[in-house]
Amino acid sequence: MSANLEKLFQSTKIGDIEVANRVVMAPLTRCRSNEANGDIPGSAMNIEYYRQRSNAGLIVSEGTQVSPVGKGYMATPGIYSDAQVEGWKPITKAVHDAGSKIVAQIWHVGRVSHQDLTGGAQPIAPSAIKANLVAYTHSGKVDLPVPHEMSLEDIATVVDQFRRGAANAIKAGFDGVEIHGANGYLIEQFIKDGANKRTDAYGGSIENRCKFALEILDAVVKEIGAGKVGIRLSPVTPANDISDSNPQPVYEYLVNEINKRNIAFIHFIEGSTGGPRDLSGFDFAWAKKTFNGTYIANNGYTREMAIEAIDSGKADAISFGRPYISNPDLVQRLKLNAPLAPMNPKTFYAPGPEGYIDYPTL
Ligand code: 8OZ
Repeated sequence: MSANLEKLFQSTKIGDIEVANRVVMAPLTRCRSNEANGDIPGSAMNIEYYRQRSNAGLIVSEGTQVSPVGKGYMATPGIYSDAQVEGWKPITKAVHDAGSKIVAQIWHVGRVSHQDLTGGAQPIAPSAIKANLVAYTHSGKVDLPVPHEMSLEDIATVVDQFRRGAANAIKAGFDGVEIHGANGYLIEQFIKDGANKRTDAYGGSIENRCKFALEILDAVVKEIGAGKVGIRLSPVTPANDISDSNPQPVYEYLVNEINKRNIAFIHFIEGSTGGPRDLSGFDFAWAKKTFNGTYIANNGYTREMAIEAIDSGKADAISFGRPYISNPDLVQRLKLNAPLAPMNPKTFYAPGPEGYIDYPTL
């Protein structure tokens, strides 16, 4: 098999990061951090979960909030406190000991939250426009509140929180970061005109709407170096009630600006997150041709699609999300063309080891 091993399973570099193969574990929110102690990761089961999946060339961690108000779900880990940094350390060590690499997905949910999850703070957003969603709070499902429209000072604060999150990620032993610019969270709320109605320098024109994302990118690049930085984008997703009236020119501008920063990767969600791969609205092939770093493709890839996309040059690496929940040894299974085990959605976000570290390997 190694004589004609598919390119998908061959080593490469993603920016500064040397990876053993082109299979990426996509970020997966699992809600199993220690919330009572301050959203701290690194329990024995958290370490074991990542260790089991260290066959991926690169792991993107579950989203990790850069501040308390950046949190939108119960028991998601943070990356702003020293205790959180300490918590991440045994996870990154376990991944490295197993021969894989891991970047931290640094995250701010913006309006996709509720006071019950943020320690009482009103969620923040570019504009005071409520998303039509519910939050899963400690007292059950609740409609999202109207967010607080961020001041210029709030914007500068959050940019610096992302910078600090990146610095903390490196301290915690991560190989780099993925800036979460996708799925209707804060950065995408600025980019897309369904959520951004500002009339200042951060709203209106395409340049203005992309300014927040690019300021975060510049701050993070300056802090840890471009070769350790990636960003996740979802140009056409409707996830978390987000929309844009015309994504093509917006993301064309953004990709061209990102190119000037020479970062490691863009992680593209092609189509609706976790749903249809309807690519209308944005020319992903243009982005692949234009982007000067590693194009990581995501959303509903099968083994056959992944091999074809890599061999034909449509992508440089492929990320798998939900398949990694129930197939801890996903790379081995893909290599052998073995069947994939079904996942149990009931335990995606349930506390405890069930449906987390008890999926068998082949
Ligand atoms: C599923 C559940 C909670 C959060 C995303 C971080 O969509 C998420 C997420 C996904 O990017």
